[in-house]
Amino acid sequence: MTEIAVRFDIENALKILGITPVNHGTWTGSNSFGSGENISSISPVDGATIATVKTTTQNEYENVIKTASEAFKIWRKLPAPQRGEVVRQFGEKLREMKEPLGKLVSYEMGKSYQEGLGEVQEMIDICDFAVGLSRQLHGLTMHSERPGHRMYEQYHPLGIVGIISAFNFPVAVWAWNTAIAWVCGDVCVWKPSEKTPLCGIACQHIAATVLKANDLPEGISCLINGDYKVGEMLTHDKRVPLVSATGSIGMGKIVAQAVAARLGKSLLELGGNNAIIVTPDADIKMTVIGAVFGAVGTAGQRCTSTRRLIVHDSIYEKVKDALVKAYKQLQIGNPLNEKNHVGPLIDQKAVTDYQQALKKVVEEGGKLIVEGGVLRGNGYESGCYVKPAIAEAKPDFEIVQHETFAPVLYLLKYQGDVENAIQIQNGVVQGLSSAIMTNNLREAELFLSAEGSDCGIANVNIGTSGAEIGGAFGGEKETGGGRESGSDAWKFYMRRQTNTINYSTELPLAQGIKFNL
Ligand code: UN1
Repeated sequence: MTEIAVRFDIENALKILGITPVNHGTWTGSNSFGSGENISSISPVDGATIATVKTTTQNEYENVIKTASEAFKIWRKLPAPQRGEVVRQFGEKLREMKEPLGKLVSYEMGKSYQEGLGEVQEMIDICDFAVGLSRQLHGLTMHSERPGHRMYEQYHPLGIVGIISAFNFPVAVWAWNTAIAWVCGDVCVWKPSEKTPLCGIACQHIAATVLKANDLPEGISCLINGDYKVGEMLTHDKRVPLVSATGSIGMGKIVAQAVAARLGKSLLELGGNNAIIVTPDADIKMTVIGAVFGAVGTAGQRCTSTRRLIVHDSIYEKVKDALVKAYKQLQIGNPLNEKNHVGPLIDQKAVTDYQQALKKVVEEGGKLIVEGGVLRGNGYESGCYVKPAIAEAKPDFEIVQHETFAPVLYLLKYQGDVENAIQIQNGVVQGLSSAIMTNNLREAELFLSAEGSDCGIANVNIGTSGAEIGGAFGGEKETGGGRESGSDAWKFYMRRQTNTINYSTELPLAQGIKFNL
């Protein structure tokens, strides 16, 4: 595809999604209003300003919450399978819109078109999951200790779920939360990243169309725009019982404290420092594919990106050579052009963070074996394109403790048994994703055991990224402990009520207490 064809293609996609270069604002349903400051959506692909978006003011926010609260009263009355039907239709619309939405994700965020499509596919998958779930919001039935009594539990919706999402998965993470929250009977108010507001508006359009076609209130899906100040409106608001937030550990600590101060619930999905352990029994070819995709996919901007490779010293040189060779094949450039593997970083700040990480690792005694560097010139005018880098490092380097949202892979060596590698892998504050490459059953099972990985996700012979929606997604320690998406993550979006019914003519008390009048 030529660059002109790519440009034409994205213009077409924007048109289909209803994105024009004019001001967009705060949304309830299909109505946009906004009088806050302007934020520009700038594509890291070519540096173009795609459109301008108005931030949400406090007054507008009040309006949004009022609309959402009213909508909740109607939405919660609908039987869950009927809510599932609406989610099914939403999934269908996403299937229709997969290409233009995938393109917008790629153009506004900078990930490859393939990955943009993959992200929309995750939205479709979670809708399918949620539709089935809408008939399975089960509670338990317990035997009462009292005669003539029945005891059971019900799950009820919470109300308004506030969603704060990050730029790196500008549509899928919202869908993980929303599709589940909707079948649970909740309504959603979403603050997308201020770096990718148009993805938010495109999704809002799609949701609003489906709600309208079903004659449902618009406040079931609301969109607010802006930076952390708008996020704070949600975190401090007692009318929002659950805030689900994805982003940095620093952001998560602020959100957690604000929500806890009003005894609300927060679901946190924060930073990772994900490692792959490579043992002497690893398949080297699979290891290289897993590690390279994990480290450079989405230009290293997934929270599940591979940051550390912990390799046994007996195969260290072999793995190192294979990696260096593989990195030479990588094509960096416009992510809408399918021949490229690596697109740009999100903005200049990310480029600076990348440069500083490379500088720091060398200062601490590390060695760059794949140099990296910022690309300039033809096709790289946005200044956001960087070369993926590999640094030989030590596990306790200060820089290795941090998540740098860029394609920087630290190569670490371990000696002796796999326990030593597990210790290195667990020796960071983050606990999101982890992996081991081995054909040795003992090593694999030990890694998955209670003495093994301390992460929310632990994979064998798979890299650290690319988690499926069917599992609960999230991590431990400073990753925040939240679980989204599949398995029984839905329970966090509902309140549990224990019901006991007395159908006898006596009133026996529990615990055998007698209270004679
Ligand atoms: C994220 O980076 O915020 O595991 C989510 C993956 C994706 C989700 C990543 N399915 O790569």
